[in-house]
Amino acid sequence: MADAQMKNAFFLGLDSSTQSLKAVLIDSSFRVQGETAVNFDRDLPRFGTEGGVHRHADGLTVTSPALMWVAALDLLLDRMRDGRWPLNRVAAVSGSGQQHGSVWLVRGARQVLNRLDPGLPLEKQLEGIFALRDSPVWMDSSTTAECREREEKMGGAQRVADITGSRAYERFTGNQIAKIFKRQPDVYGKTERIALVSSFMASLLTGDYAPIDMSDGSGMNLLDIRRRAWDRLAMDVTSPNLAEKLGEPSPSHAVVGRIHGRYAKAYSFSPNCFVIAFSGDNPCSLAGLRLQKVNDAAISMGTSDTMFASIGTPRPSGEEGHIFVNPVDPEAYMAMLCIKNGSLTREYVRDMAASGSWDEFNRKLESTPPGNNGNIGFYIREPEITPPILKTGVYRFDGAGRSVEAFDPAAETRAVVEGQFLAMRLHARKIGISAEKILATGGASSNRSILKVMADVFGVPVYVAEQANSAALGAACRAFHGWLCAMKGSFVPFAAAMEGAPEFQMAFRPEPAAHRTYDAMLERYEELEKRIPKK
Ligand code: 5FX
Repeated sequence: MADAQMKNAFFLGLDSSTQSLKAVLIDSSFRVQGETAVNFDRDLPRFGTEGGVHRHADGLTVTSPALMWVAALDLLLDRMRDGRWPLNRVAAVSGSGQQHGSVWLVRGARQVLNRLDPGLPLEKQLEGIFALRDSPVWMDSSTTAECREREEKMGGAQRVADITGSRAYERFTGNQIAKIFKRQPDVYGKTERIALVSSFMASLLTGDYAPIDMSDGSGMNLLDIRRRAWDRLAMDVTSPNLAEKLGEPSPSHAVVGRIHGRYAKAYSFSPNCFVIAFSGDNPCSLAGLRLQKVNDAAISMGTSDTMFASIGTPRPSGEEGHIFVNPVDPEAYMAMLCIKNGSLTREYVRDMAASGSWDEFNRKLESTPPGNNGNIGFYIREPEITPPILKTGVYRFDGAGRSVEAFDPAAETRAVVEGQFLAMRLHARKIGISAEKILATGGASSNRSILKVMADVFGVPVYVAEQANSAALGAACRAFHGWLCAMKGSFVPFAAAMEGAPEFQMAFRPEPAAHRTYDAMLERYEELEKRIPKK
């Protein structure tokens, strides 16, 4: 039955990222049939965000208005309808969300979701459901005190990592929850449900509280990643009655409901359309890039840069990196590093050294030799996650290790790109990622000058996904996978579900001489990194 239905079916993936809400529609041969997006700053200027967020005066707190995500969903659906997307043939929808962000829903919100009206904008109907208007997002780094407290109460950073996959991190939702419980007890008290961005977006579609999936749930410092259940101690050190407010976590491939009648009426979805658990953007990218072999790694270059890979046995580090439950294989895990100074930092150097032009940036980058004549730069424009550096600043060292004020513009462009990949190579090794090939994705993966440096620093071939937006595509693939599992009545391996998906194109093989230069440079980089002020 599934085979006949599959031929005519479409699968929809949404990606609720920091700066935009995107949609990708695929057919059952994984061909992209439609793409559209809502950019928060441009399309919803009334929310006053910059890059999709509000940065608060303390320099550490970063939030987004939860209602903006609601308004964005209607606008996105309108664009799909106006673009005549065959929404009536969508068999399943799934989604991706920026990780760690939390949405706080007030008592009674569930009834409001249940009764969504097709004739009214979502924003009007849902403006009253939030216990907290401004949702903390992954860029927030204001919970250092809560992190230290968690590590102390749970028996140290390594112990927290052994249970939850990561030591306590400022942006991880459990620490954000602890902060709100402490500083805004009234908000905590009136909250019925705490959702992640991913599960919140799924809730808008099902018209009910959708569960947090186990993969995105691993980014909270609350889930026991081996038992795949909330950890009692981690919950107890956070806040009271938390399990009730979070609901039970669900496998990432599970059907969490059918689309609410509102969307059938207003956008002609089939009332049978399944909603598959939404997950985090990095887990969805892993699905979109079909990383299943150990040591197949990916580098996603967006607002943050991340490097990740599927792994079999989790060996969490009490110092850095993350282990999450794998989003497409309930037995496996994924290892990941998150580097906050990603595209905004590259853009800062592009503006400073290349008149704001990528063409000029690339020309300058290519005019300099691998190794940058020994110049190494650290561009910490935002408090950094990997390695943890809370104090912002730009630090430059010449070939003799002397601190210098500036490089010439060409050296500046190479220093930012080399520095980012050297940091990834250094820190990925420490969480057991030893890449044999790399799939590049995200905005900067279309920049070939940057990809060449990536291949040479890591010494492995670099491939690119045709679809730079792997999180939305991954969400669509997960919609297909979840639907297939539901139709077959049992778990179908993701690799089998994805048979026939297009191959990725190789962009670069490493140049051996350049790679040797980076081997030697890595040690110097590690030494210099230790000299950077961290707080
Ligand atoms: C991962 O841990 C992160 O914090 C970021 O990559 C966000 O998921 C970006 F949306």
